[in-house]
Amino acid sequence: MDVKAIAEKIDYHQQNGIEMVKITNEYPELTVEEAYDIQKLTIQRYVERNDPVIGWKMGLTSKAKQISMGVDEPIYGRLTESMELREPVLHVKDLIHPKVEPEFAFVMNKELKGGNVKPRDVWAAADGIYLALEVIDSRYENFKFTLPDVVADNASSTKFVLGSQVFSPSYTQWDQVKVTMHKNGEEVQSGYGKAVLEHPVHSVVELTKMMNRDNLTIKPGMAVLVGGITEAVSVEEGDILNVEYEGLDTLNLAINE
Ligand code: OOG
Ligand code: MG
Repeated sequence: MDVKAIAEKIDYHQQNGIEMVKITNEYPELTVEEAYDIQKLTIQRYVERNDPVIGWKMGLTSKAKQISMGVDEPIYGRLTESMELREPVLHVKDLIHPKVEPEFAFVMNKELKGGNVKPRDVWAAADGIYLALEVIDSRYENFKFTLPDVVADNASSTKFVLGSQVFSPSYTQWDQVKVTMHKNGEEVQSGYGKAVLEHPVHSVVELTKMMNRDNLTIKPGMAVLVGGITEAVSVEEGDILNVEYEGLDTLNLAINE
């Protein structure tokens, strides 16, 4: 198996928004470790195109989501500069079957590393928390994959947007925040921050541990998307999303061509 060639192929499908057959159809023995190598090589290609890594994302952090996707552990992915939307408008022309989910983003001001990180280490290293929307767009047909497939495809990462307001980590109890998503004026999803591993801080703990296995650390300045608070919602051109984080703010996203 040529991991470099697979990375090149995935990069092509990510850049062009063209769906592909799952990697595990051809390589049923693909391991999660090999899949992280493929992810790393794929994102190295982004970096070589002057599109640096600016953060990390956790995915599949709720049991419900693991069950609906048919996997049994969380995953991480890499966020690069070109994935961050500068304004709350998503262009779907070059995407395959995009979905949007509400998240929180922790932004760090100290390095977090090691296999023994505790919640208080995360709080000590976190500068602020942003409300965030993540756009995921699996490159695989019908959004169907196994764990190694989705890891190789950078955890379906596509775009994300942060709210304008930063909140102090101690501003509220993040697990208690209620989030309600409306699409074209109708409620489509709702949930609480605790959907993310009982408390979003645990997602950053888990990410640090998973990264430590690969000799990686979360560097100062990096943003971390902690995982979807509700199920992801499919969007198409013309849709308008309003996502209310009770007591905090509302994020809007317009879906354009
Ligand atoms: C994997 C990415 C999931 C999340 O927050 O759970 C994710 C997928 O479902 O395609 O970003
Ligand atoms: Mg997500």
